[in-house]
This record gives sequence, structure tokens and C-alpha cells, in this order.
Amino acid sequence: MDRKYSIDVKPDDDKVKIAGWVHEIRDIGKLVFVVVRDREGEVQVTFKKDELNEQLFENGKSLGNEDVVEIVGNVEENDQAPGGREIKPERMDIIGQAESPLPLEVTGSVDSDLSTRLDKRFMDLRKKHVFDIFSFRDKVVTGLREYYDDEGYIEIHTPIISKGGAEGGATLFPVIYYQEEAFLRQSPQLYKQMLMAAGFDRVYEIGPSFRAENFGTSRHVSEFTQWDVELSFIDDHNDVMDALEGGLKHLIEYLNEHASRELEVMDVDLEVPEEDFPRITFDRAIEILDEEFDYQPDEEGDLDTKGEKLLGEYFEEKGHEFFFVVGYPGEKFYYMQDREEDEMASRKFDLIFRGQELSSGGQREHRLDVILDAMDEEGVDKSNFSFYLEAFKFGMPPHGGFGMGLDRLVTKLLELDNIKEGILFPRDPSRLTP
Ligand code: AMO
Repeated sequence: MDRKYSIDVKPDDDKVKIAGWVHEIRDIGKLVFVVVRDREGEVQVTFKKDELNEQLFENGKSLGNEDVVEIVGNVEENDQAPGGREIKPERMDIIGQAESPLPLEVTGSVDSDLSTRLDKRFMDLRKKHVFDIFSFRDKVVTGLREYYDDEGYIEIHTPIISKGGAEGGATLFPVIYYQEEAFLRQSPQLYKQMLMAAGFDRVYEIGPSFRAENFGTSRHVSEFTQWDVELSFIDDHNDVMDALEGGLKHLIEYLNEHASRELEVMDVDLEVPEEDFPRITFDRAIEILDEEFDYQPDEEGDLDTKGEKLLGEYFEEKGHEFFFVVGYPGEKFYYMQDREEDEMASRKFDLIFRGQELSSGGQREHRLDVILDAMDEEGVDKSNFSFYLEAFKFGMPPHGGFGMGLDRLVTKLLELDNIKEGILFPRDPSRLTP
């Protein structure tokens, strides 16, 4: 007999087999009500002394919270039971007994702080509302995949272990690679670009990236998942922003259709953006901060966390949750910059969503001589990048791309307080286990 999920057990079913965790027990002497939980929901199993053989009744009575059981029984209608039905057991196997006391309360009656929850994550993830974050995250990935697959992008998998980093030296995690030092990637960007030289035209990759920064914020982790896209034969950075904007608009439509249950449980409304995402220059962003909020970011060339938040408020009031800021000054060697016709410092953009940076990208520099000059200016050791630079020598089309933080996207869509809530087993400077 095939196992059924609890959600599929209907009042008019005959005999069923279910399996799951003992979620709740109510023992009133000759009657024991046991709620069994599986991934999809719950079903009540009723042990009645008069109806069962002695052993089965005693087994029902001996159950403890979070034991794993497999039960075969007959379904009966019962208006008082959740879902209007209950199972009268015929056979039960106790497959895995749970020790007591439990390391974490699963029924949701006791609140634990995030650190304790993450320490006992396998228990924490048994909570339905916590699991729902990850079923939602699964749908985010499916929704994005659907869009980029339809638009002719090819999914790629590039190396995690690399010789140099795309985002600068200070935040690299070193690894010992046989006899030499290597690093965990900070971004798949250099490889995405090399695939533009290889003629792949449009690619996306979903995978982990690593940053060894010593941060203790609610939006940074040491290992995060990036949604990366690169495309060729673009006119300029606007084509790259179009690719990102199209993906996000599709995603929100997709989630409204396919994740309505999760959204409802979490009491979240996702509005499909009707209008185009505003695109403003970096200079204009600084102007708005100054004029509207009398705020001047400390660091030149950066909007900083507070600046992004204030701009988020400014645009939210105008009905926009997403907006682009384009033309950051002092950018890395791989972005196209200082084009006289642009009146902007670079073709690099950030996408801000609900007041937080969600993605960075832009048009890349595809002319080798310009890249080499920019590397000299930045003081980059070219020998670490020779494999990358070679790809520009033998026919490189104009191209661009972006990296979007998937964890941040999930956090912001579900209005979670901390990015770590949306990551199964997060890594930060003080957390390497579980
Ligand atoms: P950037 O460094 O801005 O750009 O990263 C892109 C996006 O990844 C997310 N992100 C992070 N999320 C959680 N914790 C972190 N420590 C963290 N760091 C980054 C953010 C960010 O917007 N190579 C470029 C992309 C490109 O141009 O293709 C890059 O990595 O959401």
C-alpha cells in the first residue's frame, strides 16, 4: 500500500497508510488522540480502547512527542477532528523514537531566539511556518528558472574553487588546493564572462558565493546563494536591467499563482509591479538624499545602508518597491566606465528592493586594452587573472550581467527580519555548525 500525505487523506477514503512525526498527544484514559504531522500537514489518529486489540492501544498510549510512526488504518468522518476526518488505526510501527526532553519545541507554543533555533535547526525546520519559508524559496527558484529558460538562457555550473576573486582580496576565503593557495569564489562573474567569449550568448547560474567579511548584520552571511545572469550583444546596461526587471516581474506573478498558500500563511501581499522600475543615476540618488532627507553618505561612491533605506522610502511613496541606481563612480576594472557619451561614471547599476540592495550588475568592459589600463589603475595583480584576460583576445562580444542575492530576495519578499531565517544552515563569522 502506498503512503499518503496527510493532506490527501479525505473523509470518504477507506483504508490508508500514513507516516510522520507525533505532533500532539491528548490522552483521556480510554481514548488517546494522536496528531501525526508530515511535510504537507496533519491528521488525527484516534486510539479507542474498546475498538483495538490491547497491544495496539498500549502502543498508542506509549507514544511520545516527535516519535516517527507509520500507521495503517480506516478513515472515518469526524467533524471535530482537523480536516473533518480521523484515522482508526489497524496497525502501527514506531519507526524512530524521540528522546525526551526535546531540544526545541516544535508545536510553536514556545518562542525561541534565532540563535537557539539555528543551533537546533533540524528541529526548527519541523515547524510548519519555518518549513514554509523553504517551500516558498523552492518556488522562487522555479519561477526564475521558468522565465530565463523561456528567454533562451542556458543554465551553467562554473567552479567554486578559483585562483582569484572577482570582488577584491580582503574578503576571500583561502583554501589549500594541493600545493597552492586557492580561494572560494566570491561570484561566478569571471566565468560567466568567459562563456560570453565562448559564444554561449545568454547564461544563468544559481550557486553559492562566499565573502569572508566580518559582518554582524541581518543582511549579510559568509556563504550566500547568487542568481547570476550574463548576456551578449547588448547595446548597453539598459539591456541588462531589462533582463533583471523582466525576471522579477515574472517571478512575482508566478509566486502569486503558485505560492498563494505560503503567502497567505505568512500574511504577505505581493503586488505585481505594473510600471517600469525607475532608473536613476547615482548623482541623482545623491541629490534626492540631500534634498529630501538632508542626508550625505559618508563614503564617496557609495549610497550606504541608510542611503538605500531612505531612497527606498522615497520610491515606495511613489508606488515603487524596486528601482535601479546607475552609474556608480570608481568601479571595478570589469565594468564599462568613463564613456564620454554617457555622462555617467560607469555602466554599473544596483537594484534596490524595499530599501535594500538586491542585485549589482552592468555592462562589462569588453575591450582588452581598456581593461588592462583599469587593472593598472586599481593595482590588480594581472597574473591572477591571465586565464580571464585571454578570453578577451580572440573575439569577445559586448556583454553584461548581474548577480542577485537569492537569500536577500526571499528575506525581502517574505518580510523576514533576518537573512538567516531564509537559509537552511547559515554561515556567519561565529557559525560554522550545524
Ligand atoms: P555583489 O558583490 O554586489 O556583486 O553581489 C551581488 C548580490 O549578492 C548579494 N550579496 C550578499 N548576500 C548575502 N550576504 C553577503 N555577504 C552578500 N554579498 C552579496 C546581494 C548583492 O546585491 N560580481 C557582481 C555581480 C555581477 O556584476 O555579475 C557581484 O558579486 O544581494
